[in-house]
Amino acid sequence: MIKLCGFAVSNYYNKIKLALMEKNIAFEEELVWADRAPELLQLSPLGKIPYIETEQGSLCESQVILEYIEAKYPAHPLLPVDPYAAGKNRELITFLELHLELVARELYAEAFFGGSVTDEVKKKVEKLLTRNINAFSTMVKFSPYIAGAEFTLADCAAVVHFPLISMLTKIIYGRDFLADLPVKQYIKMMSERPAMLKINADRKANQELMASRKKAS
Ligand SMILES: N[C@@H](CCC(=O)N[C@@H](CS)C(=O)NCC(=O)O)C(=O)O
Repeated sequence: MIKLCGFAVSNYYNKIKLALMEKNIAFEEELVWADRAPELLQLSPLGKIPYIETEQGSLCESQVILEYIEAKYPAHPLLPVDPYAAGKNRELITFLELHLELVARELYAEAFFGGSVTDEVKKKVEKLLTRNINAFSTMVKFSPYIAGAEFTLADCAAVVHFPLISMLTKIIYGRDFLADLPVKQYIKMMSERPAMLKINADRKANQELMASRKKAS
């Protein structure tokens, strides 16, 4: 059985958890903090979570993991059969993660972890995020799912990354950079899915655990 390792506050962890739940795949979870412990580095060489453990060994990088899951468990497919449509789906995920989430991540320290980021970095991120979100806006469908009429892997990514980008831009710049897209309605619709109800409840519990660990350290 697949073991999903990491912590439930992580957007990348929840991206995989959502795909597993939507595909009705049995899996177990193991709480692993990204503490760069030697045991962790053996399973995930950069010490990042999530990673999974399979009967053949470990696998890291959330998109690689999703592709593995799709190939290994073809029932309840979350990618279109048509190769071009599947390519467009992967294009959305890459755009979202490489050009939106990873750019926004430069500000996580100040927005979420009590650190600070220079004004120079904030200016650079603002410029890049504005350009990238404008481009992304021309690619998304919201009809009602991110890539069209079906729930797909692109939704597993969008529903976990959008709230962080909205929250972060509100905290750092005083306005939600995703406000021109129907993200609020989309998140509301998605959060009613049984899998998302569980993921959000687990995320909240994990957030409390994280806060109590921080207090104790
Ligand atoms: N590209 C990676 C990103 C994963 C990632 O950034 N994970 C964060 C938690 S959300 C992490 O492990 N951070 C700790 C670190 O970078 O040391 C993926 O898709 O899995």
